[in-house]
Amino acid sequence: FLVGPKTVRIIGVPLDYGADRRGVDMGPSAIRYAGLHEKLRQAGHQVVDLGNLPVPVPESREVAQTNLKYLDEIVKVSRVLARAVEKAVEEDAYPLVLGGDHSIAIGTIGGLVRHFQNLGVLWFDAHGDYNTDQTSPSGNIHGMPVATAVGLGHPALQASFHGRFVNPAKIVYVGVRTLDPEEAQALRQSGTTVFSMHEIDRYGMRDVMAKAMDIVTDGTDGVHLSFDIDAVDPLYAPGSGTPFSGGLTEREAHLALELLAESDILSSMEMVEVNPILDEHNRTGQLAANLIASALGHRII
Ligand code: 4U7
Ligand code: MN
Ligand code: MN
Ligand code: MN
Repeated sequence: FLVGPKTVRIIGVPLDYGADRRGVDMGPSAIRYAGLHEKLRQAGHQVVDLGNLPVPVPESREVAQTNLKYLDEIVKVSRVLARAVEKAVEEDAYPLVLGGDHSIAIGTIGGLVRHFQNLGVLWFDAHGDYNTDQTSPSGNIHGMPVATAVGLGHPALQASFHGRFVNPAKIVYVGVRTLDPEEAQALRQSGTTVFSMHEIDRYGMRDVMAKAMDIVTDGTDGVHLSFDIDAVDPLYAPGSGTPFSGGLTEREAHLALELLAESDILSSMEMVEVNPILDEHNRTGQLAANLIASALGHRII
């Protein structure tokens, strides 16, 4: 097997408080339904599915028009998720978190930094997710998880981190192609590495991944992959609430994750922003399941 055998612990987080479009709460079901467990077992892993964390539906809550929509609800779920992820890594399992919108990364990474001293993060996304409540044009928290992870923004969002944040120099983006003006400015000064679509066009995914893997493994004791399905072009991933053209092809995305599998550097992964309501016959759910399987060493031969 390509990837050393792992105990993959699946944690579903059916949360869509962080985004404007409803539907990503069904992401975990769509990805499971696409045959995820079987693919992971074929790749030689033991799979333990914890099911979904309890998340109240937004219809039962009031959304205040603030610059931090559903803050309290997101903080509550983040706390529970952070503990589940921390427990998984403590017990030598590999957390596989299924979203849900990208605000769940606050809980996932919050849990990881409590265990790993120096975490590397690979962030596949069309977006930067580097807004704070001060810069966000939408107030949607799924646009803020990276800023939160480095210790910026509203302190309430940082509760799960216990004061330990990710070193921006150990964060690498892949696939970025749209940023808000203030977000772009903050990102330029952040110390993170951004491999936008330009670098992928120019150098190819193979070289970009070689550089990305160098950065996130150098001096780190764990590497987390946060994969926003909107990194992939809407042509291949129509089930996304925030589609943006000019993205990764299906093959580029697979290649990236196959290269990660070959180097076997990941200690955790999350797949987010799959929206079955906007999808076509679960194509995006299937793509998400296949990409996860690729990252965990699944091959057809
Ligand atoms: B996703 C946005 F304004 N930047 O902050 C914002 F364009 O997790 C989009 O990457 C954020 O899907 C997208 O609301 C968050 C917007
Ligand atoms: Mn995105
Ligand atoms: Mn995102
Ligand atoms: Mn999105």
